[in-house]
Amino acid sequence: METVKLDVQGMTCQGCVASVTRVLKAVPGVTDAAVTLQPGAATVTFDPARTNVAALGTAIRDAGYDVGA
Ligand SMILES: [Cu+2]
Repeated sequence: METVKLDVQGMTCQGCVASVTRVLKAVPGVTDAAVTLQPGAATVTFDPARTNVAALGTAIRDAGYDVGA
């Protein structure tokens, strides 16, 4: 397993946090996702054989948020 911390921009309330958590956990290979509003961040644990950081970023963007470096 690999853990990465992503900078997530555009979340304004706990509903956003719940949305980002849900889309991340829906990515095949993700085993855990902990999202915080302040600061906007997502700590994601995933199986590197099944997914990658780029796919996590795509899932977040598809949900309407932005991912920083
Ligand atoms: Cu919100």
